[in-house]
This record gives sequence, structure tokens and C-alpha cells, in this order.
Amino acid sequence: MSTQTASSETVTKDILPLNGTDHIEFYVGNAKQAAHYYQTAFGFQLVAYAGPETGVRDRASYVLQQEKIRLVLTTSLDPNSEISKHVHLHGDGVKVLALWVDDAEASFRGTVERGARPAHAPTTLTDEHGEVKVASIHTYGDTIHTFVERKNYKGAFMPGYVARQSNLEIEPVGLQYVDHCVGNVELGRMNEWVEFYEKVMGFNLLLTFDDKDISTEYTALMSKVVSNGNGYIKFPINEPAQGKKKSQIDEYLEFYRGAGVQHIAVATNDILHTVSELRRRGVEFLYVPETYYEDLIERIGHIDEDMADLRKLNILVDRDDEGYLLQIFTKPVEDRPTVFYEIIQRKGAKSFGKGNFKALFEAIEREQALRGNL
Ligand code: TYF
Ligand code: FE
Repeated sequence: MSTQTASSETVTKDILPLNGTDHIEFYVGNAKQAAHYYQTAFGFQLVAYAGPETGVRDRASYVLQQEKIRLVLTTSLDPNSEISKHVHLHGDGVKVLALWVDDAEASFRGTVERGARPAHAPTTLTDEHGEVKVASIHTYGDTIHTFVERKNYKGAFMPGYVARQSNLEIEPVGLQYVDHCVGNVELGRMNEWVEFYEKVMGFNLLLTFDDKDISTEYTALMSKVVSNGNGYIKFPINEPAQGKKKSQIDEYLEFYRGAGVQHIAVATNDILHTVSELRRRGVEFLYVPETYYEDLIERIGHIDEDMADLRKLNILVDRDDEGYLLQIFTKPVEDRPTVFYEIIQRKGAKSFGKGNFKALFEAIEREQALRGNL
């Protein structure tokens, strides 16, 4: 059973006001090449850079942007750094889910008082373009949340970075904003992390998916979605559940060597255009069989899109009380079966595509089997 908690019943003072996702930072083995991939395949623009040429001796970071989505790709130049250790253990993965706040110091102090483990104490960064304050706390695995306060900062990204464009001439693909970021945590620890987001971060439980909603023959997982006061930040948390064989969540935990970010869902206003462009540029998507489309109209009712286009692009559709959504999932974007992307277009629906779970998880399981992990 999935349950929906009406947020109007739980209106209280927002103990941690968040304006949105500020950026997502990956620690990677080769940031220069990863930056090229996000530009050529995903349509991001290079906007800023930090590295030896800008006085940063131990690392290189590339900041990529598409509308409101900002990704930072960081690699280490020092084999013994915390970044190198992270990449050695986890492979390329998400280190920072950065949250845009009006008061980084208060966000840090409040969350630490309520039980967060501090990662980086509040720091003020300044350059000729203004001032940015940052402070970080730990969340699941080695992942951290950085609170970013950028009152009237006018620079390309943050002090320490310089504005930088690339010579690639790349059209964006229509990605607009981060819709949600999903974490995989160890067996039995989902509720602990849901409680962290409720008590420490002031989030509300939005949805619960139990194993009856989402167990196929092999995959069994549990998922709870928490969201912040204004609903701009949504974090589903998955944990593996006992299935017949290895859960997709177990496969992730095994290869990531622990808890971490599983997928980042990015929104578009035109999924047909976005997905055709991503496919043309070589992004690989999970395959859902033709049979998925046979009873789709009966299940979904009328939609604006042409069914033949959806079928051709292998886009999934689901409906809830408020409307419908279109979504598709990439294959993992590393050699390890870890982080992947979801492309989502919401047409009223605020849910996560529960009606697609079976087809989606069976598609994931076919990939798991090809990897010898089922
Ligand atoms: O974010 C969600 O809930 C959907 C569905 O391992 C989903 O995108 C849930 C679990 C999972 C993959 C996708
Ligand atoms: Fe999702």
C-alpha cells in the first residue's frame, strides 16, 4: 500500500527553509573527461572551473549548468586525499547534495543541534564578485549536504572558481531542474534516515512504498519519500528487502561499497524532444518491452502525447489523482552499476511512477542479469 500524507495537515514553522537544490558535486576519476560527457551527451554548458591554473593545487573542478541544474565534477590531483579515497572506494559518485539557503550558519547550527554530524564548519568565501557562505553536514554513507548562502554573489559559481566556457558548441537538451534525488541505504536503515530527514532537517514523509508495491520476482525494495517544507526538495530513500534473488539495491550497495545517491531525476518541459536529443547524443536508456504499450491507453486514459512517439522513444507514463507524468531511466553512467538518471516530465502528477515500477524493475533486472549480478 502506498500512503499519502497531506502536507496541509502538518503545517508548522519550517525549521530549515530551503530555496532549492544549489548544486550536486560528484567526485570522479577524471573530471576533464566527465565534463566532456555531460556537455556532449547531456547538453550542459561549462560555466566555471577551479584548478591549478586558478591557484587550486590539489584538485580540478568543472561546473556545468543547464537551466537551474548545476553539476560540479571534481577530481583529485593527490593520491592520498579524501577525494581520491572516495573515488577509490565508491567509483565516480555523488559527494555533495548542496542546498540553497538564506542562512548557512543557522542551517548548520540548527541541524547540528538536532543531531546532524558536522562535516565542514561555516566558512565565508569572498572574491571580487561578492560573498558565499557554506557549511556541511553528513547524511547517508559518505554523502554530505552543503548549505550554500549566496545573497548577492555575482560570480560564475563561487569564490575559488573562475568563469570558463568551453569551445564545444552544444545545444541544451531542455533539462530544467532537479526534481528529486534518491538515496540507497543499507538493509534495515531506511527508517533511521527518514527520521533524520524528519527530525534534523524538518522534512515530512510524503509517500511510502512497501514490498507489495515494488517487488517483482527478484527485486524487492522499500522506499519512503521525504520532502522539505515548501516541497522543492524531494528525497526518496530506498533499502533492499528480501526477494527471491539479489535486489537492485543490494547490487548498488555492493558496488558502491555502501549507501549513496542512486538516481537523480531531472525535469524537462518536453520529454519527447529531450529524450530524442539524449538518444541522438549517445545516452543509453533502460529498455522496456513493446508489450508495455499494449494496454497503456486503457491504464492511463487520454494524454497529449502521441503514443507512437512514446513507444519509439521507450518513454513510460503513469497517472495519479492530480494528473500524469512521463519518465525514462538511463543505464548507470559509470562502469559500476551505481548512479543513473531519470528524465521526468510532470503534467500535474506529483507522484513517482508507481504504475511503472514493475516494468522498470524488470528492465533493471535484465541489466543485472547481463552483469552476472542476479
Ligand atoms: O524515484 C522513484 O521513486 C522512481 C522509481 O530503485 C524508482 O523513480 C524507485 C526505486 C528505484 C528506481 C526507480
Ligand atoms: Fe525517481
